[in-house]
Amino acid sequence: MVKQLLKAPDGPPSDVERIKIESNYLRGTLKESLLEPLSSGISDDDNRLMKFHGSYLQDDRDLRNERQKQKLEPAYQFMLRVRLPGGVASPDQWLTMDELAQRNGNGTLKLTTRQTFQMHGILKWNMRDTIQTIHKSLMDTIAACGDVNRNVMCISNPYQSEIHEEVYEWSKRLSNDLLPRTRAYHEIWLDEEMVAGTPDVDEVEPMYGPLYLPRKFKIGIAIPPQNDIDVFSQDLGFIAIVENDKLIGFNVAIGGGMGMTHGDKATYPQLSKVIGFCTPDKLYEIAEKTITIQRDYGNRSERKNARFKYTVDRLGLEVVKEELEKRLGWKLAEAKPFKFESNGDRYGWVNGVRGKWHFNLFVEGGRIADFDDYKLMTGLREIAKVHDGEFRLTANQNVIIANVSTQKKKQISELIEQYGLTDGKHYSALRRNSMACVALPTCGLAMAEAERYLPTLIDKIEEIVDENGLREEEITIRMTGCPNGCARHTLGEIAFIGKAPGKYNMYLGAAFDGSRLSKIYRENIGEQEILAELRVLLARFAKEKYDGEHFGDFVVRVGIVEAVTDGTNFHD
Ligand code: SRM
Ligand code: SF4
Repeated sequence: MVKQLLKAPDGPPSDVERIKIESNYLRGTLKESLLEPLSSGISDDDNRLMKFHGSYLQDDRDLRNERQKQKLEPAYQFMLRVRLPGGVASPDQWLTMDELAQRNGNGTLKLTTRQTFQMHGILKWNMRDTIQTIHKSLMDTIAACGDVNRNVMCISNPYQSEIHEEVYEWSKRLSNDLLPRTRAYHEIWLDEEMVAGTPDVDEVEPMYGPLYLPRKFKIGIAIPPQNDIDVFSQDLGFIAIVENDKLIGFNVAIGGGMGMTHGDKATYPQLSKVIGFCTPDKLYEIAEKTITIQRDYGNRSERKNARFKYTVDRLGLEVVKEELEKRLGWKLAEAKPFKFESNGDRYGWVNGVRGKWHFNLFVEGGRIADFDDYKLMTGLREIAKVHDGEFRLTANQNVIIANVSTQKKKQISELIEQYGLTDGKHYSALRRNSMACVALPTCGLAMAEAERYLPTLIDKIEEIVDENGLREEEITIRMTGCPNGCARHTLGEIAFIGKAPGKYNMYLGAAFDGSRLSKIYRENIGEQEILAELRVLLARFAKEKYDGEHFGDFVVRVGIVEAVTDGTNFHD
């Protein structure tokens, strides 16, 4: 019965499946393409494979039209994403990324919504040097993109308890053990000799097989009450259960994801559902078996419907759970109670365990750069030179200068002050709870601005916030340049999704703790309409909200938007 139900949808495999199978385990002709001197780009097929190595070919979209007019090849450049489980980087690793951004990138770093570094603007000729330098610094870019398990996220607030360290170790182990086994990366980028002959399939990729997954796969671990990683947006989420200060295990949640396509109801954001509980020693087994279910039954024909969330919704939660238990050979225990409170960060200095201090810095849009009046990149570089703890990249695109000893705190505080590095406390709580994806000029899929525009939009929203006495009111606001949802758009209590240059769909009503999606409120509106809408909504919120009520809950309670109870009714 289960077998029958679990049949993958019919239809010819997508072209990406052909590229994967012909690639000899992600090698393709990448090595040759990189050496090809006539173009600064690479072929489409190789670009597909490049993603598995953590990189995308892009072009500078600010220059696209001009170059087209001049009949020049697009201004090709590469984006490179590091695999950094749980977002933890040593000071040396920070300095490596900083130095590479100056040497081979566009002089900035992007802290991503999945707790890692991205560099933009790398020329083809500099890719090997960049990856080799990252490798020497004990990081890599393997599987940072592509149809595989991605960077494993982990709650980034080390002050909570020693359990954080235990949970972080799990995220590292999952990330490492779920990596593809092919040596393609080492051969192409690190000069390892090619394996001779045709290796046995099972030997090369015992879990993924030669086709890898139908689509990307994402895992994250949260510790209630903090849901900074938006655990329900993950394909597979683990919710740590702590009793008497001991980690007793994890609730397991499956089938989340944010991506959709405007106007296509067969695509939708979805939140994962909790299917049971397991002890910590079972974590890897669960991840592995869940991935193999998606490997075997995910849609390989239509990439828009290939994520695990669609597999789960198509087959039914119970069927997938049954199949998982069959593959495990044992049953999940009943899920344990848990309660999340927020999905944001806690800014400023916080005292953690063993007398260590942590400073959560606010990084608007996750962009580390030296701005005219704010030398953020230099300030962090100077801190990295003296810091002996670590940097923790948060899922909200911020960074925590973590594990600072009491002796070092004075020195680091002075540097924070010298460079004016901000914990965001002089901004509105709305800005502190904002996120924007990269979008223009590098993202090839962007329909509108996000990272470059949200700060100025917030300048104007802050005026409305102030008029209504809401400066310290925590409201999550997120913007993406397209519906793919890289800033986990529909989990923002206020969300803007790019439709066209200067035009956005506006969504409202997500839960502050990341447990409910937002709903469409207005379509295709520009700045004036956005501000006019918010003027009315925020004034009403200030007057009518209950004590402690969050904006997302308010707009649902008073009927401004309907609550989204499941991703499958997101578009209703
Ligand atoms: Fe994303 C594609 C940037 C987190 C959903 N994402 C892209 C690409 C690679 C564009 C492309 O395919 O050509 C973007 C590169 C832009 C650039 O110039 O750098 C891009 N995604 C990002 C980052 C850098 C946004 C950021 O500002 O931080 C995030 C990097 C995460 C990382 O470190 O691994 C990023 N992307 C996400 C998230 C959030 C998350 O994972 O928590 C999502 C929503 C969750 C999910 O996956 O469902 C997300 N990105 C997508 C999608 C839609 C996938 C889908 O299911 O439909 C695409 C498009 C695709 O895969 O076809 C995409
Ligand atoms: Fe690009 Fe869209 Fe992702 Fe933004 S949400 S980075 S525009 S793919």
